[in-house]
Amino acid sequence: MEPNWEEFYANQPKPSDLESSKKLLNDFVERYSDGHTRIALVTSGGTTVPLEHNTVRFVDNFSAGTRGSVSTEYFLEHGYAVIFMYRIKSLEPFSRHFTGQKFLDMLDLTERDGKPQLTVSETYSEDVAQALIKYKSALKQGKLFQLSFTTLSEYLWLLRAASQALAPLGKRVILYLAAAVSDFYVPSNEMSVHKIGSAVGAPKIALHLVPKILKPLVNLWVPKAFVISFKLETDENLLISKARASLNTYNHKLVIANMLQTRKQKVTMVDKDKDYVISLTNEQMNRGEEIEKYIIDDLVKRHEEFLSAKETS
Ligand code: 9Z3
Repeated sequence: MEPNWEEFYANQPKPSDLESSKKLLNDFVERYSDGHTRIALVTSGGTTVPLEHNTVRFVDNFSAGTRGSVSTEYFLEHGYAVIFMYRIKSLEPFSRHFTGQKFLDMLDLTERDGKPQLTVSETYSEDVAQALIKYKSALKQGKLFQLSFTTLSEYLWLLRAASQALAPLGKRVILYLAAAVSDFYVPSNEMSVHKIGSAVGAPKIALHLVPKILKPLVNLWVPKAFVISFKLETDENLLISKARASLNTYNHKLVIANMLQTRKQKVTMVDKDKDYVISLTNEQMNRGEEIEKYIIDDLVKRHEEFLSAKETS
């Protein structure tokens, strides 16, 4: 039986900084009560599920945060303001271009008046400058706001807070739910307080089902927004039918279906009436093109159509 989401929330520990996050969210949203700027909430990266209250071990998820961080850059290019809700240490917009580089290798030292001066190494300076220009411009215009989570419960509380803050902006809001969120968790009252020991043998850990949060999100929290979820599968035969089932259950606008193995090259956009593929050729991949550019181009058009459909916002 599917657990009740309200009971579930009541039992999830609240992040200690939830109130200050809510205030920052409201301040950000307030800036866009201008009636025209479009706003995207992008979730990115995977959630952890702690196995102990004093957490040493947890269940994690593979997501690197590429989809969310790249998409954020393209939403910004289209003039959207973006709330980027991401897993700490997963990829972030702009700085993602340098993740995986050795930080110190990107720097050089020169000397002026006998004092060491820090510069960016020539190999990186053009790329760093380009990323920095875009990043600083997004911040200066107040278009990018980042919020981070690690655990499933932090993610869920933040998602609810962000949705509720955005609700007054109605149809101008896109929710782009790319984070890979655990379907399973260990309830607080079944969790060991301290590090699980090995002396008594292998532990038996029962994972419970997380209720489907898309339900209250679509129906109650942001009923007017353009909500897009992602469906990830490893078995191609299940992908489209599961994406369609999700759409029929939650009644949101679109499911972007992708396979673990090919997610950077191919996605299927599934809506009520049709589905179609967006993909990159091998040549495009080799040139370093990113599929998110085409996904976001497509979404911006759809959002435009949605906004001009005759309904009050
Ligand atoms: C996705 O399917 C994302 O596209 C990826 C992106 C997580 C595959 P990366 O971060 O990967 O670029 O490495 N996100 C949603 C995954 C998910 O857990 N969806 C749930 C499901 O499929 C429903 S919300 O059941």
